[in-house]
Amino acid sequence: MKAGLNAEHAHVSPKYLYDALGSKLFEAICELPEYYPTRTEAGIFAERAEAIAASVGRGATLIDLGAGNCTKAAKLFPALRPSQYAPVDISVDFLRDAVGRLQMQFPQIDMIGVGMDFSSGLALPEAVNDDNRLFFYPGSSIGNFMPDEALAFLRRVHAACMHGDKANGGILIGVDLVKEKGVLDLAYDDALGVTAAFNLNILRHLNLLLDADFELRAWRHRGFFNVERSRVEMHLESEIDQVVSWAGGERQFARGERIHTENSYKYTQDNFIAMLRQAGFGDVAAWTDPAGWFLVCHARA
Ligand code: AVJ
Repeated sequence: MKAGLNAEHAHVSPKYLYDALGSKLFEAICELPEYYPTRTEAGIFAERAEAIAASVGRGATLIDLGAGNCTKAAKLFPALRPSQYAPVDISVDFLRDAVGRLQMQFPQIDMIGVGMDFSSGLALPEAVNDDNRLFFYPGSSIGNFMPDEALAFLRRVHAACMHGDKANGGILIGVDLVKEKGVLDLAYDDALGVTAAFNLNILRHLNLLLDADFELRAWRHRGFFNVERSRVEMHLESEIDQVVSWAGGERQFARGERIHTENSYKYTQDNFIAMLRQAGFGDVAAWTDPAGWFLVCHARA
């Protein structure tokens, strides 16, 4: 993290956006009129639940990557009727509560919460069935990876679908699509300034983690679609010449200099399906909303 702050083009991993306050700010973002991905994806799942269930088949081992409060997966239970549900999240305490509540609502589903950072690997506990695994990765979280990392991640998911020497199961994944720049710019730079608060909060989090002295008022949010690189970028831009220090170091930031905090890649339907195939997946079924803004894919291992 300190290496990123010291780099010529300063950068911080987007995972630091999600402390307790950051997670709440992200929930607020999902309510914004400008931030279409969450509600557009929910619309696809609601409208296409039966078609998705027909493609996936009943009785799968549903492995929810980055489950959080488990609500997205829970909405699919009636249609998918999984035999086992394994939500995976770094925040294990959060999971325990969510799983406890869900288990009472769906007593027939075997549930096992897994506290794990799956970005480094997908070695799941023995108790998670290795037959007919359906990895669930909604919300366009895959957009945070560089395209080569996204491909490597999908390859790991594919490898985790092996049952004996045979691949089975698959992935159900949601991804945001390329669209008009104006729509994307507003989605990541909203009128209320919630996304700005979400981005600036990373500095508050760094102050706590690094014993740093970022002055939040001396920075401004930038969020925009970079058309050439097909990604939304979030940065924090220094409004003045300033020196920031932290435990064991410091750095000068000139006025206008930026810290890069997030990439959110946008795909086309064709290039995303091509990536799924490159990762080893076979048949791909795809669903979009009427405007073609968001894509849900079921890819068979
Ligand atoms: C949670 C990574 C999917 O990229 O749209 C929302 C995060 N950043 N607004 C996204 C985010 C700014 C979000 N993901």
